[in-house]
Amino acid sequence: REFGSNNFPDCSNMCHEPTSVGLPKSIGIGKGTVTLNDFEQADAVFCIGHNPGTNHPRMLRTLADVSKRGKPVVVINPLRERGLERFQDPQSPAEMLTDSATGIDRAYFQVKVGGDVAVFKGIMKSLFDADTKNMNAGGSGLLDRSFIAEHTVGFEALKSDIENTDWDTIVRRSGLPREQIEALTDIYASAENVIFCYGMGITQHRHGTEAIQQMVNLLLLRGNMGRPGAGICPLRGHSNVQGDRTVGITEIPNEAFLSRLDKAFGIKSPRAHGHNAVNALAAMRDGRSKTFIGLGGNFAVAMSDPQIAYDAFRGLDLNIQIVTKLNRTCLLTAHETIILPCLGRTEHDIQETGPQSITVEDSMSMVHASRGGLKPASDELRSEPAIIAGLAMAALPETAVDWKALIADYNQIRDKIEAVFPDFFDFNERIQKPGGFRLRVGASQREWDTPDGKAHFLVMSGTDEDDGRDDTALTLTTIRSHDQYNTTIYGLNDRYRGVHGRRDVLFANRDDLADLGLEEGDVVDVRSGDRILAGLTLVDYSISRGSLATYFPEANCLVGLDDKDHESEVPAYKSIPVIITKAEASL
Ligand SMILES: Nc1nc2c(c(=O)[nH]1)N[C@H]1C(S)=C(S)[C@@H](COP(=O)(O)OP(=O)(O)OC[C@H]3O[C@@H](n4cnc5c(=O)[nH]c(N)nc54)[C@H](O)[C@@H]3O)O[C@H]1N2
Ligand SMILES: Nc1nc2c(c(=O)[nH]1)N[C@H]1C(S)=C(S)[C@@H](COP(=O)(O)OP(=O)(O)OC[C@H]3O[C@@H](n4cnc5c(=O)[nH]c(N)nc54)[C@H](O)[C@@H]3O)O[C@H]1N2
Ligand SMILES: [Mo]
Repeated sequence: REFGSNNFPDCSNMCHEPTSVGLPKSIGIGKGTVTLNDFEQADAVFCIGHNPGTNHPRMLRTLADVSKRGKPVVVINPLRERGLERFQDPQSPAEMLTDSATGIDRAYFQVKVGGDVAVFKGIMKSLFDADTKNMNAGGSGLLDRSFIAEHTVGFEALKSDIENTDWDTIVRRSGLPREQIEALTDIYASAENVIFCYGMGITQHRHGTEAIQQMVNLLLLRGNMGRPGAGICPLRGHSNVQGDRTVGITEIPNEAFLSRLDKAFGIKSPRAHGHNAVNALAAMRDGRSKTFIGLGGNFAVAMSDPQIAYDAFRGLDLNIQIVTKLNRTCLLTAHETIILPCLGRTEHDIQETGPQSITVEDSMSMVHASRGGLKPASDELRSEPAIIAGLAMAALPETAVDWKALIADYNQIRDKIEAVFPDFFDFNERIQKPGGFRLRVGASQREWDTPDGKAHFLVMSGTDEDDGRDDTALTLTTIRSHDQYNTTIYGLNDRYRGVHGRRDVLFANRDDLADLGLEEGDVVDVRSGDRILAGLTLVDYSISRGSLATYFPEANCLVGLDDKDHESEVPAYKSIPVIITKAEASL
């Protein structure tokens, strides 16, 4: 910012940006409201669009404990995921949710890809109906009316939007029959305290931000926010993707933050908004940005439209990559390319005043210190802070900041964080405690940091992920296999889904394949407009009708740069309209 730029494209822009953009409008903060303790008090947990067996394995323990207490773990996911199915084990107390006569498992709901808004609206619709019936029968209703009156605005507008949404649309868009949506409503309304967990299955769509807001509406209707055992839980990915936002890494900084920053450092930050990931790539493509500095990540491979990204990187004047591991973005050589290997978080970081630790914030807003314990791979490696400070001192000879002192002792960096963000009071002291401390989350105490101090019911018009698209088109979602960490593929197995030794597969519903005259083992080409991903082998899988799935990053060539969430601009990696045909090469 001292150099004069607010361009901070980061992995949030491909991940949980809909959370950062959508939740503040609803509940006043762009973070989850629950802690691990809440899971111990929840009466039902909904897992919506995330796959903890592979991506958040520690979470399985938490969910298993919920299930052991006899409380339902409800899944809304187009694919049957092994790690989540175990909570529908008929031996467990959640047995009561299994309709043994039909063998239908009532707690696993295979929504159509992109159909979640329709599910949330459907649940709200049947909740309103059940509430009216209950009141007419002399009950006190199923909504938390005192919470709604005291804490929220927008109820009437929401109610009329839901009343105007018809069942045909809800059923068609969600892919779930009305009885299944009513079963979901039953589970939701029978539980006193409910937690909704969600991941990329919700965020990476054209209406990702709105989907989150509809989810919050549903929670607010029964007061499931800011009391023990209830709330919302976005599951993050990268170890500091939540923390970087907390300390101001954003392309759209507000004035209050910038003025505190300027005061703490004696600098003058630019006020104009900068580039997010999509804008950054467009600016590089158009020659408006000529330098890229990457602090971790594999930008060109993780982003939508790799063809644009590859050419854009090659056209830069300067590409600087600060990484722990060589990756393809490092190899897209610009006029000048500098690769700066750095220390990883697991390695000793020794500076002038001795060993240093950095801090991270997790999905539950817990901040703790992290210190590496391994001998660095080389004595030449510098830490990320040291490299950033080095760049600053070289590029800003007149700098107002004492970069050297900050690097000599990272506690000084934390003192500055505290100076800019009062929530970090006594920062250096509080991280001494094992386990660290929790940052203030107003919504957890029913303090709504919105302009009017209320939580907001927000209306989304329609249910349409597809925006008028032909209902017969298939929708492709892109997922992680077990043996990958984002763009790092370290093995070819996806063991819970039964795929071994390869990644060039396309998960499809048997009935959809039959309609297309295809079957498991056929090799197909996948097309989205002019884009093509050739030669995937079909796998007959338990996935909702109209839906397909394959692995990222290979499938990113099917996602256009403009194909993104309307509000947060996260690429719509999980709503790709496609057609599939027998592979040309095999015909
Ligand atoms: N081992 C491992 N761990 C990781 C990562 C990794 O790559 N490997 N990545 C990390 C990162 S950065 C992140 S953000 C997290 C990601 O963790 P997740 O959010 O679990 O990531 P995804 O694999 O993208 O899968 C999302 C799930 O959403 C489902 N899904 C797809 N489309 C839809 C839809 O339209 N609706 C619904 N309801 N569900 C849908 C998929 O079937 C899948 O089960 O994991 C983190 N942890
Ligand atoms: N189609 C599709 N695309 C997606 C997704 C999807 O679900 N579908 N998911 C999106 C999501 S959720 C995310 S978060 C992005 C991820 O996008 P990125 O963050 O760009 O990708 P990663 O593969 O996590 O980056 C890994 C690289 O980071 C570097 N690295 C690792 N650790 C460190 C460190 O400690 N310091 C430094 N300086 N470098 C380090 C290594 O060099 C490694 O090669 O991808 C997005 N892309
Ligand atoms: Mo992520």
